[in-house]
Amino acid sequence: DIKGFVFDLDGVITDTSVLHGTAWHQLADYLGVAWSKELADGLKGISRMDSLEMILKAGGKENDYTPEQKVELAAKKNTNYVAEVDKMTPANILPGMKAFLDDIRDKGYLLSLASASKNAPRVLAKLELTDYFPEIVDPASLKHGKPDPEIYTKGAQLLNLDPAQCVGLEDAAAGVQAINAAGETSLGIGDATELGAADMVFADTSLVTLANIEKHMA
Ligand code: B16
Ligand code: MG
Repeated sequence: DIKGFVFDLDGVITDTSVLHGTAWHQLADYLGVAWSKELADGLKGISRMDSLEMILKAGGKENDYTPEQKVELAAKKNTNYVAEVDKMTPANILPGMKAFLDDIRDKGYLLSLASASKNAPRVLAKLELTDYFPEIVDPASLKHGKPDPEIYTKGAQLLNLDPAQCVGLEDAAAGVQAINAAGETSLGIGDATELGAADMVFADTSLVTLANIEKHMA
């Protein structure tokens, strides 16, 4: 039986993926790397430094910068990103997610957060959702990023649940892979082709309800 939900943040609870995309796009322009939708989609759920490496590789520039310079470039992106995060309000919670969070909390399900974002606590605070997530996996503690299962394994551990008792929610293909490898039930939000590996896919967050999930689990 399902007893807990392990949430991704960006693209599931709120649409910071757009803000991340804009901030990376700005950096790619600065670096002279051509921007594309494929590149933007591939960065979803990927850690800050891995995202930078992907962008540099896309432009054939991965050997043009020292590790120190790469840290500075990532910090430059983050400064732009955080400025946008600080403009967020609870109105930026994706459709239906507040109701879903209230419903599962009222019914006694446990909740944890498995976001690769070091800014996750800041984003939750802006959305006034801090109280919903007493358990947050610290991305700095991870050896491997998504699609490695580590972050979702830890998300279940924080709840003292077996992975089989958890549903993981994701908008990114790398995240769905991570949930599956952790042995949790994967719920994908977005394009069914992109998220084909998920146990269930909902086109958008407004469809994420306990009733719809139970229908798929039956
Ligand atoms: P930060 P998620 C991920 O969050 C984003 O999808 C990804 O685009 C971002 O690079 C990563 O967090 C790291 O974020 O730079 O704030 O530490 O989807 O795992 O909630
Ligand atoms: Mg995400």
